[in-house]
Amino acid sequence: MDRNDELFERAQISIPGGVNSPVRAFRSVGGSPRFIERAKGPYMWDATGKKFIDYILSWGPMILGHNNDEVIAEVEAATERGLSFGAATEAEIRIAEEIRKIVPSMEQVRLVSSGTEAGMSAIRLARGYTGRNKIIKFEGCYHGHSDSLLVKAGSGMLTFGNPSSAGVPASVTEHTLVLEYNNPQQLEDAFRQWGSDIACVIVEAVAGNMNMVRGNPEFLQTMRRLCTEYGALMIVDEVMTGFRVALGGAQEHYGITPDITMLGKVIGGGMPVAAFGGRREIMSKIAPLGAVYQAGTLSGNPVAVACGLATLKGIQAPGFHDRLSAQTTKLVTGLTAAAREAGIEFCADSVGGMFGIYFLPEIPHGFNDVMKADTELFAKFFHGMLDRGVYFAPSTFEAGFLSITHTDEVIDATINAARETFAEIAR
Ligand code: HOZ
Repeated sequence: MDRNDELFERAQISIPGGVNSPVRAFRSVGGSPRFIERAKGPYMWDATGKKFIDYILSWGPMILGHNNDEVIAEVEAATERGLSFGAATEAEIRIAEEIRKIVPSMEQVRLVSSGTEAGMSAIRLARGYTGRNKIIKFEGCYHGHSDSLLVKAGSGMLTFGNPSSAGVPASVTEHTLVLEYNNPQQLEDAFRQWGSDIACVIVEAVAGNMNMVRGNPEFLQTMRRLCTEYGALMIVDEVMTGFRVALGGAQEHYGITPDITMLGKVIGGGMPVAAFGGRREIMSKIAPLGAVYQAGTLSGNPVAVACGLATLKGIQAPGFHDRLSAQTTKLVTGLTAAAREAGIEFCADSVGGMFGIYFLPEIPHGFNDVMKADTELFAKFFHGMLDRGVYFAPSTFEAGFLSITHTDEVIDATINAARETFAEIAR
């Protein structure tokens, strides 16, 4: 029994399942979660002092690497000025201006504290703006844990095999239509049948909560066209993809213009900042201008906003995304080659600084493909890599992330560890 095991036993006495977010519990891969003490650049150290190359990166935010010096300096300076005011600050204007510049479809921005809040608020806004109730989401997409979106959701819902959460009344989800990801025909059919009742379609343009699955351009263009035709709003959830698959997110990568965008993760650089925003005319329906209520004591928190601003500055360094993308490609190419050498059925894919690894013969296009992955083999791979000091997400239904501090040396070490692990699990 090591220190991680001891902490896990102790945690389970006072915290349900020992964790504050279910996927962290290692349930689908077995064993005790690692309790992290500190992190720097691409590395984290656990409670036993073991060092890991980190490909979770706080589930995406640490795109500059852990504890980036410039970010920490800005956070420390903000801390000295005050932790929270519950009143407006100039830094909130600066981050909104920065977001508008990077993501031009977001003419106005409202800051919140988590992706869940961004999703919940975006849906309320879409319903308030259109005066309609029905929403469309896709199987395996996850937009946070608000009630109306917890139907056939990804992330922990897939990890634990629950298609929907207990505690959500059917009357709350009766207006949520769930369609197949990457299936434009189903979208056409749904709009033909319910078009005038549909408030919005919400999508992860590159899905990151059923492992990583690329949206097909035809699927996204059909969605845009139908939303416009029927007066529904297109909400693109860029909580994972924002500032990561390209500087301007998935909407820049695909050349699509959402009506509302949700942001999270990178926007806070590791602190609780998220946002939703879109056309001015839509955003003007939110209180205090309009009748759609939304509020938060910690929204636009000055320390968190300082962290986000410093992170957004860091990612605008020349060549940042080209380098991030090249390193991510190098990782997935190396992993795929290592698996082939060992004769393991495996493939991998990446978009910008986000990637997926699949124990499947082919890259998946949706929920049904992803569900065929060999979860037992994944668990063996996960533990083999963890023993060798490489920390991937503890579930085959999560995407992986790279930071700019994942140098060639770090990636080579990962691929060497993978070569050994694949050889071991092929036996
Ligand atoms: N919902 C996150 C994964 N998609 C997990 C967040 C966490 O456990 O920190």
